[in-house]
Amino acid sequence: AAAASAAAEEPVTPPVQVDHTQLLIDGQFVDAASGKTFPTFDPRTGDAIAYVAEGDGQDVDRAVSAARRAFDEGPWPKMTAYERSRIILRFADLLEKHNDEVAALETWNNGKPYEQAANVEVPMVTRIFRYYAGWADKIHGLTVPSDGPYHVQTLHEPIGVAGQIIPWNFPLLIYSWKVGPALACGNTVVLKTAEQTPLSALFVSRLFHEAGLPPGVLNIISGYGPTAGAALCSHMGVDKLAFTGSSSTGKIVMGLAAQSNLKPVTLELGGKSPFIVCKDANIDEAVETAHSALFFNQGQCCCAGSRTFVHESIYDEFVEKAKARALKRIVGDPFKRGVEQGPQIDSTQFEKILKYIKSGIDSGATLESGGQRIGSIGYYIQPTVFSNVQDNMLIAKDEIFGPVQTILKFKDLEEVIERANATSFGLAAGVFTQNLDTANTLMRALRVGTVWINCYDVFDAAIPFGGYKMSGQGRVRGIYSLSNYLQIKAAVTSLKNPAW
Ligand code: TXE
Repeated sequence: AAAASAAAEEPVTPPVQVDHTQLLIDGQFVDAASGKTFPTFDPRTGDAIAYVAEGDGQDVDRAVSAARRAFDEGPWPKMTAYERSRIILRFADLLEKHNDEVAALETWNNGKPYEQAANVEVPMVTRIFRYYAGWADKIHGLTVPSDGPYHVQTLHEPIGVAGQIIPWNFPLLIYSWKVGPALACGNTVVLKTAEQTPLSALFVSRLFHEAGLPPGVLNIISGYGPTAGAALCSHMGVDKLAFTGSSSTGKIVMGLAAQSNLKPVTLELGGKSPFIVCKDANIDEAVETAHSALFFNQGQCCCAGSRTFVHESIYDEFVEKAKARALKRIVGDPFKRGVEQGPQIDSTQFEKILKYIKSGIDSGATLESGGQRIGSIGYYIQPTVFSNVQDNMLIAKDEIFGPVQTILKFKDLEEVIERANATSFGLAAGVFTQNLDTANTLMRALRVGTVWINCYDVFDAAIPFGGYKMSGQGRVRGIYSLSNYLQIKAAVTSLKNPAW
């Protein structure tokens, strides 16, 4: 009831203004070539916050030309790595200075709790850019042995123009995972934001230019997927694509890349990640971590722990406690202090989640808590917990991308390994156990890109993140992300005096 009234109250006025609604091409804010705009919404009310320039193929052309020039003629890839690093560091300082404004824009446009944006996400974005600034001058090749009289070395060169497409659930964090490595390696970028959340990327990209980024190095296109996004994927002037979003759109992106110039693609896609609570787990810690693994960010996380497998010996106790925790979750205006959960991003996602809840009930799972929308304005949904979930139910198979926890029961390790892996996804997994052998067995047996043991959602800049199977290809963050943005050139020089 507390949650319901919180959501129904007058929305808090966001402590920020919208300064930038145009496209950012060649260092300038410009209107779309078509002159069109589209509304961007406040998920707390469904009202428009602002009208944003709607980029399409023509704008993508302009942006790619600018990025091409900035790559082919420089100065970006021709600057010293140290100069590039210093610009990225200056940007990180500006971001830190504007932390709260940026966080407010993120909350206003996305609905995530302001405290989460201001205290965790935006600082994490700053950290990511500092991490990549540190890499810029540490990228170098090898000297390679040869069978003949040759001096052989590898040059690690930037690929060129990177096209990047990002989703709405972590607009700035995913921006940092994409832009950071691309720029550190000396590439130039055309990035398309998600149509739901164009605002924060425009604001911070202006800061990047204030920090000394040359024009054309980073271009931001707001617009829709099938127009602006598809144009970027098909563009012959783009040398590499990086995409985060749904697996179905990932297939389209890869298809367009193949049909145009075979540009390499990295993908970070959806998931249905198992969270396995073994019989020897610390139950209270497991309940709390499983709760945040699923409900964090309104359940809109690619790596959400969305299949909670609990050992039969502790199942009933776990379900009771998980339900009690969900009932305590504070839902409301994300600008208010102490709020843990804001609204879902938009009406499409909101309706999709409610449909899955209905499907859970219809298929015979036990609704332990929640199940309803909150209030009649905006996209708030009660924290929902299902027990007695079976593997073949839709709620156990599909990515719901909302605040819906599904709790399944298992008997032994072999069985849970098989069931956890019986999905076309493979992004992440959580394991709760105090037994080292169990932890090691699960760590190796799970076919996923990240295993968190007695923790979840640890997202340090240096930890690589990405998927097995249909959860994606390649890794973001960490040392492995650099190879997505580098070409390896082998340079072979004849030795006139092989004795030396
Ligand atoms: O994703 P899309 P949507 C999952 C989640 C969610 C579902 C749908 O299950 O419910 O996807 O969300 C751009 N060519 N994830 O529709 O379509 C689009 O404009 C080129 C998981 O928002 O994948 C946006 O910028 N680009 C995910 C981006 O793709 C296209 C995060 C993501 O949109 C395009 C988001 C096209 N034809 C959703 N069509 C995660 N991995 O975290 C769309 N886009």
